[in-house]
Amino acid sequence: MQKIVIIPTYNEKENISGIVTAIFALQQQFHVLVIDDNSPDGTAQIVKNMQAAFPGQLFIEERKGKQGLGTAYIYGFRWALARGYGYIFEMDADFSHNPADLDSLYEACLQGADLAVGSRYVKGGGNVNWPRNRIILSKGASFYTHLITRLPVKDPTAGFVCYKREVLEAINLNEIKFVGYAFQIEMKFAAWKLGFKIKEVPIIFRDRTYGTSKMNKGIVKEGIAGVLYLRWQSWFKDYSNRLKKTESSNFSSVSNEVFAKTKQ
Ligand SMILES: Nc1nc2c(ncn2[C@@H]2O[C@H](COP(=O)(O)OP(=O)(O)OP(=O)(O)O)[C@@H](O)[C@H]2O)c(=O)[nH]1
Ligand SMILES: [Mg+2]
Repeated sequence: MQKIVIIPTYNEKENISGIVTAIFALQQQFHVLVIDDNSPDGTAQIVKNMQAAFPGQLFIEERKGKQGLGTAYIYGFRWALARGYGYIFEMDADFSHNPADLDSLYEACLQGADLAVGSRYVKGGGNVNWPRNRIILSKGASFYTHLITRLPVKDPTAGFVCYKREVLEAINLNEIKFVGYAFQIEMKFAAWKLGFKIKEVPIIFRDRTYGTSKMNKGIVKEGIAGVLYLRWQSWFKDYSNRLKKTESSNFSSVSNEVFAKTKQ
């Protein structure tokens, strides 16, 4: 079963070639799909220039403008599912996630996890060089999420994840609403509610050295309201039913569009 790493990018010209090269240098074979939102700094062109060196392994999908991390991942999930990938990874472009940890996430899935989460808040994990206010925000978000939802994940906002394809196939991606941190929480919450097994693997998260953060107040607000929304929704019986993929949600207009486009 093939493995693909989805990397959403917005203005990552300083990082993108390095991160892609580092993934292809790993012993395990991973394919890479970059989802670029028309970065003004030319990130997409850098990827396109690299494609000749990695034929059939490096892919890029370009969207018209900045539409948020969550929608970029949903686009990438549909793209990867349509092509039969067995293990689908999420990873940032900015070297906060160490490419070498892809192997541990994959291994955790081979050992029985449906969803492996690169976690800063289990034994052996941590943050390096992250400003204190970001650590407080991240730990606060984890505490708040657990308090409200009881989601049994110590690092619910983590964005370094391996999904077995069965998880993404089972979730009705049309029901995933959020774009920032809340997206990461929502995906884990949905997988947990549908009974999938989540395993946290310790990782060290490093602050980015190059480029700029896309964090903003809107993302935090969405997180605060989003967690309450998830809790509220999950009180109703039909929440789990809505989360499950049905025949009609299987081929939504977006997945058809993605599939048609890339078949050309
Ligand atoms: N396609 C796409 N990618 C995005 C968007 N927003 C952020 N990204 C990418 O998502 C990844 C995570 O974004 P970051 O800015 O690093 O966010 P963060 O890790 O929460 O914040 P920092 O720790 O401060 O870097 C990076 O690869 C970004 O380039 C977006 O709207 N569209
Ligand atoms: Mg980052």
